[in-house]
Amino acid sequence: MRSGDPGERPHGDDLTDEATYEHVRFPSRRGLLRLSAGAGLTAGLSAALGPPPAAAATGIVKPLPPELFIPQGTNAEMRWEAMRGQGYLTPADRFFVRNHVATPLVDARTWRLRLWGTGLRGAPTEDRPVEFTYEDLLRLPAEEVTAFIECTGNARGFYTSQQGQEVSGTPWRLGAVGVARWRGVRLATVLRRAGVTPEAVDIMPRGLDAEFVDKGENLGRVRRPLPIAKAMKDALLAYGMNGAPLPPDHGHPVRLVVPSWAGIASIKWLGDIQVADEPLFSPWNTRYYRLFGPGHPEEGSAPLTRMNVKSAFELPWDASLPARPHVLHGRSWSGNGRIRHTEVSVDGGRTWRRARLRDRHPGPRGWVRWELPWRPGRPGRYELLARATDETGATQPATAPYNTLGYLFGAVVRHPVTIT
Ligand SMILES: Nc1nc2c(c(=O)[nH]1)N[C@H]1C(S)=C(S)[C@@H](COP(=O)(O)O)O[C@H]1N2
Ligand SMILES: [Mo]
Repeated sequence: MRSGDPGERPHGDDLTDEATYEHVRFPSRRGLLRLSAGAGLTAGLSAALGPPPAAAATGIVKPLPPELFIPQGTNAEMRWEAMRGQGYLTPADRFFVRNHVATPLVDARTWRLRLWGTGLRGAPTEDRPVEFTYEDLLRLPAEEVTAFIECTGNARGFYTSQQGQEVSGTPWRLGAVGVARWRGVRLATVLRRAGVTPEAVDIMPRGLDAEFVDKGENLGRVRRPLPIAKAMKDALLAYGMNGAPLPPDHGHPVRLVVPSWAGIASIKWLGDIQVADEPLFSPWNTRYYRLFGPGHPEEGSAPLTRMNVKSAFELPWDASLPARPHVLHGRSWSGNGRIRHTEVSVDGGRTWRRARLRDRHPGPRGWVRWELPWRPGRPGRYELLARATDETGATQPATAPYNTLGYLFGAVVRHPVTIT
């Protein structure tokens, strides 16, 4: 923990040297190379070359090849066929991106995590916070968590295409989800070192990306309160993703990973965390990320927390398949924990068969891969359905309860396929 001026930093410019590599402890040399690209060179290169062409249009830095992504404004949705033949994890090159504004390039050498507020001993103020450098975090005990991050609006497009309902927001199909192995420091460790008190109630992590302007109204930087209990339980300050440093689009140098909860909780490009002895509010837990509409109070439901049960086929949307035997592949996941089983229907929901789960011991925060042989009948149009049930008994209904912002579409998706 250090709070002096940047000139005093003993490790200020050496993030690319071998001592730092020791700190980072990524298993491969490639990790070292990518660390230098991520932490040291990106800022300099981008200053010299300007953002890559893709960034100019979308605000996203990584390439978005059309075979991997569907563009969605400032966001990029993963095509589910891009998971076919992949291992358990979603590689970073195809992990969906949800940006309220644009990916900022943050220099890890000058970056600080700032903690402040009435829930810390001595109540440090925003202008005199407790500070951690990137290296401070690398020196603390590291942990790895395999967890999905899923946008609360994932599958929102099906409210309209499957249920005929108008909702506002990005019309994602099922590709606003990915599973990665996140490496970092437990948020609890850092909160304790910062002097969290027993009176702390809520924290408010805030990103370093630009202020978000919604229809002409400036809502400030992306920030979303998190109850202290969840913060202390399993939230991670992540600096690694799938064995490499966190890439720019996913929050470099450090993001929060809040397993099983709505993606908005996992604040990217983390800059500061307010810790308060009273409940905190921001537009991201009042006007967004609650359920609004029939059956909900005027101010909306309680803020959304856990994600619901979903399933997806690793097939192109509207796939064309030859008339021969196939093995259908897919994945199911739930914010409530492990998937118990997934059933598949190839006849529009009349009959169901249980898929074979391919992961014997999937963690409670990830997904499970499954497969099922299918001998399609005559050429024509088919609808494939997958329905998972999790360890709490929660399953996927035929229709999702309507809400105006189109969150938590957990109904069974009818996946169109043409047999030729
Ligand atoms: N600072 C910041 N953090 C953010 C966001 C953002 O726009 N800015 N988007 C959130 C939302 S809505 C989601 S779903 C996840 C997406 O994470 P990913 O882009 O790494 O897939 O990041 C969350 N964290
Ligand atoms: Mo999201």
